[in-house]
Amino acid sequence: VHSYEKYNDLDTINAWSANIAAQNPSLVSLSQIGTSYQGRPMYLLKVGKSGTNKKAVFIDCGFHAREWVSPAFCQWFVKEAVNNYGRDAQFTNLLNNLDFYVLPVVNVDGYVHSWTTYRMWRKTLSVNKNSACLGTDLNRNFNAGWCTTGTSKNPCDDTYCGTAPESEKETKALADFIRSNIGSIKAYLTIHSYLQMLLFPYSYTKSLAKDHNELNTVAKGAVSALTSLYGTQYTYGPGASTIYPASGGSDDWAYDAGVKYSYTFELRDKGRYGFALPESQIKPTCEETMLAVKYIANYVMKNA
Ligand code: 0X9
Ligand code: ZN
Ligand code: ZN
Repeated sequence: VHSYEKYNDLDTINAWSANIAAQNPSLVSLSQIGTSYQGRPMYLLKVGKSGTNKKAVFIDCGFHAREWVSPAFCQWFVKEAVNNYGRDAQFTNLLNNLDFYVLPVVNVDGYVHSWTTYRMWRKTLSVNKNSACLGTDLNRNFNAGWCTTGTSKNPCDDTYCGTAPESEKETKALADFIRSNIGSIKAYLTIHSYLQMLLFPYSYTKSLAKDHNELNTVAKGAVSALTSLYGTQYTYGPGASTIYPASGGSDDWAYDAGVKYSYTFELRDKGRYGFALPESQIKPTCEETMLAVKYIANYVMKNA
C-alpha cells in the first residue's frame, strides 16, 4: 500500500501514478516516454492546469537505483501540487502558468534490483559485451564530454559510461523527450542523494557556464529557502568544483541542449545514513526540498 512517508516499490509507484492522474484529470496526466532495458515502462506525469504556450519545468527522480529518497520526492511534489491547487495562492499561480513534467523513476530496472536483490545498486541492468558485470551509470551516459572525466570504461565499475552517449534505452528516452519539448522546457531538475548540495553546470569541465552568475544567484536563493524550514545546510555551485568533475551527466547535457536552468539536487543526508535515509526523514526532506524547487519554478515563471 502506498504511503508518502515510506519508500514505495516500483509497482506501488506505478499504481500510484495511474491513480493520481485518474483522480485529478484536470491537473495531472500520465504518459509513457519509453521502455527500459528489461522492458519496464517509464512513466511520466504532466502536472499543471491546461493552457496555451506554457513554459515547463522537467523534474526527474531515481536516476541512481539506491537513492530511494529521490523517487519519494517526486511523489511528494505531485501530492503537494494536487493538494495545494486552488488553496495555496503561490502554488496555484505556478500550476496555472507552468507545466511540470515529473518522471518519478528513471532507472526502473535498477530500482527494482535495489529492492529485490542488492540495496546498494546504482546503475542500469543492461548486459555488457564480454563482461559478467551488468549495467551502465545513466548519469555518465549523456552526450556531455562523454566518458572523459570522473567516469570509467570498465563495465564492472559503478561509474561505467556505457558504449556510447545514449547507449542506454533510459538515457535515450529521457533525452528524446527533452529534445522533443525543447521549446517549452525552461528548467531541468534532477533529484539525487546524498550530500546536501545544489549543483549546476558544468561538471564535465572546470570552465564556468555562460550563465554562471545567474545560475549561482538562483541556487543561492533556492538554498536559503530550503534552509529556512529546518536549518538544513546545503552547499551549492558548479558540479566540477563543488562535488567532483564527472562527464556524461544529464544536467550538463540539458544545459548544453538549451535548458538554461539546469540543476542537480543531492538531498539528505551528509553521510550518517547515506542512501539508507530513515523513512522518518522522508517528510522533512521533501518539505524543505519543495521550498527550493518552488523558488526555482517561481524564478523561471517570471524570468525564463
Ligand atoms: O555523480 C553523480 O552522478 C551525482 N552524484 S551521486 O552521488 N548522486 O551519484 C552528481 C552529479 C553532478 N552532475 C554531473 N556530474 N554532471
Ligand atoms: Zn545519484
Ligand atoms: Zn507540504
